[in-house]
Order: sequence, then C-alpha cells, then structure tokens
Amino acid sequence: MAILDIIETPDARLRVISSPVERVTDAHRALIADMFETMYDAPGIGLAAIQVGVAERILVIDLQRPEDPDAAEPESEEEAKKITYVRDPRVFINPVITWESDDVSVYNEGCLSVPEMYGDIDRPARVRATWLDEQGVAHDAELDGLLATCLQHEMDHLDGVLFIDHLSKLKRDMLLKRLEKLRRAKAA
Ligand code: GNR
Ligand code: NI
Repeated sequence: MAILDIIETPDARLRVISSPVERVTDAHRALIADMFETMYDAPGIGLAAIQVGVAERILVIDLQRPEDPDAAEPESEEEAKKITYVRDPRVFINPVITWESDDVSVYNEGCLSVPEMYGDIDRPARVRATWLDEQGVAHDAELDGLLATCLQHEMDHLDGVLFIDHLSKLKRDMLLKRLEKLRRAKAA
C-alpha cells in the first residue's frame, strides 16, 4: 500500500480521457487499495484514477459519515480527528450514467486537484448508473444525495473535466488566480 501523489491543475494529465478497463486484474485491485489510502490521507470523499496519473476508468468514493449522526460539523482538523467515521468504501469501474433526474441539487464542491477552492455546482439530484466493482461484478442502481453528486464529479474526471469547468469563465478565472496566489505565498 502506498500514498500516491495527487495531480493538480493545470497539469495536462487532468484533461486526458481515461480508457475503459477491459478486465479487472490484481494490478487494478492494488491500485484501488492505494487510491483509498491516498483519498483517506488527503482527506477526500472521492478520487479518480487519473488524479494519481492512471488514465483508466476507475474511481473510489467513501462519504465517511460520522459514527454519531448528531455530531457537530468539525470546525478544525483537530476536531475532525476526534470523530469516529464509519467507512463505506465504494469502487466504480467503467461507470455509465443511464438516467438522470430533471431535478437538480446544488453542492459546494471542492476537488483535491484544485486545492482549497470551492464552488456551487448544479447537477442532477439523482442518477441511475451501471458499473463494475473490484471483483468485476456488474451493478445497476439509482443513487441520490452526496453519493450522486460525488459520482458525477468523479465521472467528470474520467472525461478530463474539472468542477471549475461548470462555473462561468469569470468565476473559474477568479478561482484559478486565487489558487496561483496561494501557491506563490506558500512557496515564498
Ligand atoms: O473530497 C472531495 N469532496 C467533494 C465535495 C463535493 C463534491 C465532490 C467532491 S470530490 C472531492 C475529492 C475529489 O477531488 N475527487 O475527485
Ligand atoms: Ni475532484
């Protein structure tokens, strides 16, 4: 197991269209284990293979709900560490959206490849999708809530799309300028 480097914008690899997995192998399962370790470490709730430089249609999601559903939102990393999260790892290989609802939901999205930037993104609130799991078993299910939002965010990565592409050019450029400024400040 290993924590992998996460590629950040404007790296051109984030714009690559990933290829379908023909047959799920032990090498894929090893990659998936590393992707989970990388995602938990970041921390994030989803990760697409291309974010660690692998152009295959593989993504992992774990919404990591707190064990106590009434727990307050952590205000800091310190507080977050005290909360026990129930792990619910999900693997999606070759995911395809076969239906999307007309009703949309708005979520303030972030992305490990666009660090520390957030934007409100509209997406279909519910989707039906097909995919393979890490054993190569086919699934077909309707998803909603944050899982539906996250799956769509991750599936965008498989097609070289970032959440900032859904914002107006004005908002996107503003965000990217802020990111550049932040990086320069950190480098100094
Ligand atoms: O950690 C993440 N949080 C998140 C919040 C709202 C919508 C999507 C996401 S995915 C993101 C991790 C990431 O960049 N995955 O590609
Ligand atoms: Ni992302």
